[in-house]
Amino acid sequence: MNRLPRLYAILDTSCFPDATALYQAAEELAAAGVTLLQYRNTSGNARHMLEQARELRRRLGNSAKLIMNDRADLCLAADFDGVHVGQDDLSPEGARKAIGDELWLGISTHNPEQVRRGDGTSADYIAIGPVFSTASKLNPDPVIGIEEVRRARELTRKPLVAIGGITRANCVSVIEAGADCVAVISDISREPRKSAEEFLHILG
Ligand code: TZP
Ligand code: MG
Repeated sequence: MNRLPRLYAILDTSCFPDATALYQAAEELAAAGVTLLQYRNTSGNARHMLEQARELRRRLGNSAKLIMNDRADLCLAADFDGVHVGQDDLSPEGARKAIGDELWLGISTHNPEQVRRGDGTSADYIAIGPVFSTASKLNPDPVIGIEEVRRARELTRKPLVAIGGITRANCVSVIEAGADCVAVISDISREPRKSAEEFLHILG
């Protein structure tokens, strides 16, 4: 993979009233200069997910890398650029086997042991969190705080993505602790274009 951009916008379908609002948010983010987007839909309706994912791909073309949350099969079917798996999803090597060597593989970690293990996989990046408290995830792991981002930085040379409660107000502190990139749901969902422009300005 190339270097990660500073901002990784996650489009969580639960933040939008309908598909139209989701697509509009995606287009606004891309127009603001966001180049890495994840499609996150935890409803479990695979047919619906594939339809929305294909529409996102169609609307964004190649202006942004598109990452599918959880599902390697839908990543391939929607012609996405990669898949992101958590500790309860396909294993990193299982996901890698499904998507092949070229597409991006991201993994979620929540403590130093998981970071260490993730470092030994073929993952292209390691996400660590929740750094701050978050309302966007059901049953989140315990908040780890900035110091654990610093610690994770010492445990891997892979690109490090910080996630969980990251806002325009605290994103600089997370990058200063060693993250290469911040992944954001709620603070890019309300006013996507304005928020993304501000993030990109702040993160320079
Ligand atoms: N994984 C750890 S925290 C989180 C996920 C998917 C949610 C992040 O959302 P927000 O709104 O940016 O806190
Ligand atoms: Mg998952």
